[in-house]
Parts: sequence; structure tokens; C-alpha cells
Amino acid sequence: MSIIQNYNHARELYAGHGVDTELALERLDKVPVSINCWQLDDLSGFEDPERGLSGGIAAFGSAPGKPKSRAEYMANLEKALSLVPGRNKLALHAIYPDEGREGRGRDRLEPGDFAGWVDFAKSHGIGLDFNPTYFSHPMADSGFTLASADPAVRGYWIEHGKRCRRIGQYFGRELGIPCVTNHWIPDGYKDVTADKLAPRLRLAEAYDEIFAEPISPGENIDSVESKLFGLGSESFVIGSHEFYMLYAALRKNCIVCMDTGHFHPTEVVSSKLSAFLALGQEVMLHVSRPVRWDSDHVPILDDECRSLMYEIAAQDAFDSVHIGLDYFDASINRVAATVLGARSVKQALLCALLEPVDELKAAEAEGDFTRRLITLERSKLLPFGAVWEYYCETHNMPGYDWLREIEYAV
Ligand code: RNT
Ligand code: ZN
Repeated sequence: MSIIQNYNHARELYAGHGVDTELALERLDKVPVSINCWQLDDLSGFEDPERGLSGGIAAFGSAPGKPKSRAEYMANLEKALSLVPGRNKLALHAIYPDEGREGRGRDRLEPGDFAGWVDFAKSHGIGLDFNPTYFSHPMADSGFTLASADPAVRGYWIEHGKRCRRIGQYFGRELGIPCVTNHWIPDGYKDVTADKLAPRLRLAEAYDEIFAEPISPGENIDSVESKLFGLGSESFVIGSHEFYMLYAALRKNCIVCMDTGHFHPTEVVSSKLSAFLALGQEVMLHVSRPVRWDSDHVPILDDECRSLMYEIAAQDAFDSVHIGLDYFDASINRVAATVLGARSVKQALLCALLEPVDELKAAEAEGDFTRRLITLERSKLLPFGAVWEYYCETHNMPGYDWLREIEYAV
């Protein structure tokens, strides 16, 4: 049977269960997913690719094919983008400036250092998101950046943060799509901490300075990303979830970013999202797949990814939740990994959009928890794959056999 025939059959089956596949596909097509540029090169960047990672993050694995030049990197990026259907954004890090702009200090970056990316985004019809790089740098060697007690170190990174916001604003202005500039810092202590207040006071002050310049949210939105613990900050992380949640709610100058790998393994971001929605707070997401800890595995179509997307789709919260990706696994082909993560999140989104949400909410309201559970289980049996394949087909992309499009060595 052809893709269309399969789809028509699936559409009828879904319709029989009260679900309109056409509407689901229409909605899916409008939701941008922000693809992280750093899976493609293990977060090496262009600033000084030989430097290696530090500051609580590491990419494990030795799959062949890591790009040896900017040209190779760009070709891989083109390939990856060509295999992700629907609306996308590209999330850059500050260590990926244009050619010839690599030598500047991070406290001297300017919008013009990323003009090439604006051209790239324009030619692909996509938006850009941005990330200051507060790690993998001699000024971050102490393990502290914005919360550092050393005014020279803190000042350096405050300047970096300010400049990154202006770069985000430039992206938003040029592309007509707001940029989310996401701030994550590695600051924390490896061991038992005597003064947990002072570094947090310094961090709050540092962000107050960074966010002081008013920038229209139509151009740039800042998000702050927490973490539970990291390599080298096992005992105490300055930028914790509570810290940022309160900071964002009280100061109203930024939003919270939740990375799905940054919580205790029994905590799930899908259960947290509605708290933000109930209180009118926008959220940025870093969708990752934590395996036992913040392992930054590539997202797959697993239960939590589906639950997370359900929370957005069931509340029609696409204007309040920005979906971004964050993973870096060097043990599998990097282009395929980028595509897999992005496709998986979009598939999870499609699954969510194909749920009979009204029926589920009605069963819950009536206290019919039996029907609620069985209706949810029924969804798993419906031919979602046929709908996905048709969606890919409408974007001239393979639904199932996309790996064939990628050349790679083992
Ligand atoms: C680190 C944070 C952060 C980074 C990226 C590369 O724990 O998740 O988002 O992964 O900025
Ligand atoms: Zn993250």
C-alpha cells in the first residue's frame, strides 16, 4: 500500500476514535523545535576547537566522522536540517561565531560576529536561539563564573551575558522571530559548602546587571537554566531550580529553562510544566534523555518525552512553552543523532496531538478513571506511524528510512 493509502486508512481509524488527524498535522506543522547545533561536533565550537570541554559538561564516545573543518560542519548541519520535517529553529552557542571572528574574547562579542548565521537562517526560513558559553574557557577554570567571588571573573562573564542578549536581539530583529537566549552557568562546589548564601547573592546581582538593559520580548527572551548537580559541583549548585524559579517570578526579566536531565531521577518535567502555566509563566525546555543522570543522551520516543509533549498539546500551551533540544552523544553518528532527537520530539508531539484530549479530560472530570486509563492505552495501538510517514512525505522527506540519506563510517 502507498503512503497515502496507509494514511487514509489511519485517518479513518483515528476518526472512529474521535481524533482528527488533519487537524493534528496542521498543528504539528506550526510548532517550532529548536535544534541544538552542538550535537554535530561534541560542543567543540569554532572559537578554539582544540580546547576541549570543561565546566561540568563532557561528551563521551568516539564515533568517527566528527567534522574536521567548518565546511564539513556546515555540510553536516545542512544534511541534518534536510531530514527534520516542519518548523525548526537553530540553537547556537557563543563559541560558534562566523569565520574570521573566532579570535575575540567572549566579553567582546558583537552581533556582527554572527551575521553569517542570520544569512543562513534566512536562507533556510528558520529562527535562531542563542546560548552564552559560560564554560570551556580559562576564565571559568575556577568552576565559577557569574557567582565568582573574584570581581574580574564575574565582570568578564557579566559582560559576556550582556553581549549575548544583544546578539539574541539582533537575531530576533533580523528574522522577525524572537530569539530565546538561554543562560546556563556551571557554578557550584564539589564538596561540603560553608556559605551557600553569598554565591547566590552574587548570582542574583550578576543577573540583575545582565538583564538591566530593556529588550523587547518580541526580539529576545532570556531564560535561566538550573541544574541539580554536575561534574565538579556535586555538593552544591548555585543556580538551582528554586533559585531560578523565584528569580524569574520575582524579577520578571527572564523565564525559566527546564532541562529534562537536570532533576532528580524520580522527578519529571512533565509534572512541573502546569505549575508554570497556571501562574502565567513562560517556559523554555531543553529536551534531553537522562539515563540515570544528566547524561545528555539523544531523545527517543519514550514515555516521558510523550508525557512532556502531552502537557503542552493538551493545554494548547504552544505560545508559552518554547521547545528546544539539548544533547551531545559522541558514541553514534552525530548527524543521525541530531536528526533522531529532533524527529523523536516531533513524533512525541504528534502522538500528543493525536490523543483524544477532550475525551480524556471528560473521563477524568466524571471520575471515570478506568475509561481514562484505557483510552490512553488505546492510543498506543492506533497507527501513528502511518500518520508520521505521511507528514514526512508532505515535506518530501523519508518517514522511516532516513538513515539511508546519511553516509557514515562505523
Ligand atoms: C548543561 C546545560 C546546558 C548545556 C548546553 C550545551 O548542563 O544543560 O544547557 O548542555 O548549553
Ligand atoms: Zn540544557
